[in-house]
Amino acid sequence: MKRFRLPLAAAALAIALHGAAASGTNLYIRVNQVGYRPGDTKIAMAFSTSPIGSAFAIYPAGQAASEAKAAYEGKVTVIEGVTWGKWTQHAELDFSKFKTQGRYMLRVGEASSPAFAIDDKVYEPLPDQLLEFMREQQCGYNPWLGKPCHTNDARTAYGPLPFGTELDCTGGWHDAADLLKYLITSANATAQLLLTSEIEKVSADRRAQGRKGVAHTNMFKDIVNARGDAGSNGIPDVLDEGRWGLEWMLKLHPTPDALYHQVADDRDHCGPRMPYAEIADYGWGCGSNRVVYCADGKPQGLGKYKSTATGVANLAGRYAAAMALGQIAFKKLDPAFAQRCQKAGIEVYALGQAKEGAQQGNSYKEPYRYEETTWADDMEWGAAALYRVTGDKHYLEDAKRYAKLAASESWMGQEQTKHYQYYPFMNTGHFMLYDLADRETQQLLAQYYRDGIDRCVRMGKKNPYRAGVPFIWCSNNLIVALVTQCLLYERMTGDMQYHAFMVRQRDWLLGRNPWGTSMFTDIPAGGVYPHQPHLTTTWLTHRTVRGGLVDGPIYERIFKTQLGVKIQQPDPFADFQSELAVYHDDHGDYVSNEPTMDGTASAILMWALSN
Ligand SMILES: [Ca+2]
Ligand SMILES: [Ca+2]
Repeated sequence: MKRFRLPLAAAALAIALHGAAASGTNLYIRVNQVGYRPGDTKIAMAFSTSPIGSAFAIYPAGQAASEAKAAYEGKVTVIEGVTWGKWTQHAELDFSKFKTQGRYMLRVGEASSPAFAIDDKVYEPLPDQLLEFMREQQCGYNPWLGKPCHTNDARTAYGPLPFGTELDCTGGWHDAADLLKYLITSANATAQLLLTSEIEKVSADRRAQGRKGVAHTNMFKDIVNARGDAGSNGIPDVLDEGRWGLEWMLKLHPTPDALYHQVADDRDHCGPRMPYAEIADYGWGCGSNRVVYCADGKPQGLGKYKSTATGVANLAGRYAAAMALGQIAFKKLDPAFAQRCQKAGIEVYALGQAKEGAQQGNSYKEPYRYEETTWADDMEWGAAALYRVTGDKHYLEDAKRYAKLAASESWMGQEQTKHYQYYPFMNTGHFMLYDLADRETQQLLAQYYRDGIDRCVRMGKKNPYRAGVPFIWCSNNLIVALVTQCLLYERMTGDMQYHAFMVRQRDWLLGRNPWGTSMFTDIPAGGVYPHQPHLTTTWLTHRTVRGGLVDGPIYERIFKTQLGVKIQQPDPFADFQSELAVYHDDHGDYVSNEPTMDGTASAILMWALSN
């Protein structure tokens, strides 16, 4: 919602980078710019306004076509019946059979693709690179800036305490470009980071078993300490970041019967400033305390707009899941902390049972808020995770009951939903329950995942890229959820029927899309990626940050009706927009180019699963 003018040089840079047609042709090739593992399905996309030739070739990167011998030659597969904007011709370039590691480019006639790698370890650095963005979002202490911020969070609204009571809610993460903090997103981010670490441990054990006598190494680096400053502390950084979330969440649960869920509201939207130089006024003075809302399960709002909350179980279930995963992650490293996590998880889960229903995000002066309505998914996740740490059978029975309530209810297959209505965007509870459940329940859980994916497969047939999501706000987060659901399904069942579809979604995020851009800031180095994200800290400091997942492409009609959104510079992607979706690498576009904390955390899990 913040609007600034961009230097025109930046626009020129973006135009120079957008690639990739050879002069005199109007044929473009889109690839996953980071690259492919040798055994992957590997399918690039070519498009044009006139018929595409019948053959393509792969050459070593950096060699002129006239000098190089093709490393692989293949036939193009024309895609019939779907178009994208003015682009009437599309073809897939399938080089799955080519498995030689190296760095390459694709050519069709005179057109070439950006360079990409084929390498077994191509996704290994990504989780750590995305953690750089998570650290940039830290509140209370921000290691990217090397400074504290918001050290006087917060004063209470709603709940048992008198309005305006001081409560220590320092820590956590800024949600996106704005500086609010939400339990609704942070509990999901925390739980996914901790699940990433668990999954990595299992994968590392598996790798070690395959190489007798070789000690297993964690995929995650240890290059920062507990608060995110440079220097190792003996703990993988993904766990440091997960604990950063847990520590904040523990503060939001100060007594057994209380759960707070949101610090600040859209009074935050009051102009560009650094996090340590707050100017927003929540009624206690400019830059003074911010408000913290207590989750009471009722509609809330201190200004013009009210939420339509019905309970607290969405927040409570995710909270319990994160705390149980915290117990698992830290029981050896810090037993006392692990015990605190377990106790908080059990207490908050009980709050969810007492108030089934969903608490939404709160807005004050604008109509936009997180409008989650689902809660059985979260209670299933919490119950399954608590069963893991306590062995208490009633959690297992709860998880099975909530699993059937949640079933496959999802955004998957819908053209339109309310903002964050079906959140988290995939039901991790089904995966957490799977290996604990009886065979009959397992079959149900697998079917729920298949039902969602099948609906996305059908939706994907409407565009040449087979992108299986609706282009509502945060479509990239939906893509991440879809890829993750496919990968978890494969781990659960061994059924690979969705693998090629999953790869098409994954590659969409790294450049196999109409705009030919990665959707992660600064990834890959030297590639086409968001250079002008809607992010105040990078804007004001003229620095870049690596790893932030931007919201992503959005229906043109939504872009045109969103309040206050306006691109600031000539659109380097103008040729590649369509009615179905537009994307702008433009600081003024907060609907398609704003990196989000929770989307990035979810992508960390996705990349870890991809390794
Ligand atoms: Ca560390
Ligand atoms: Ca939910």
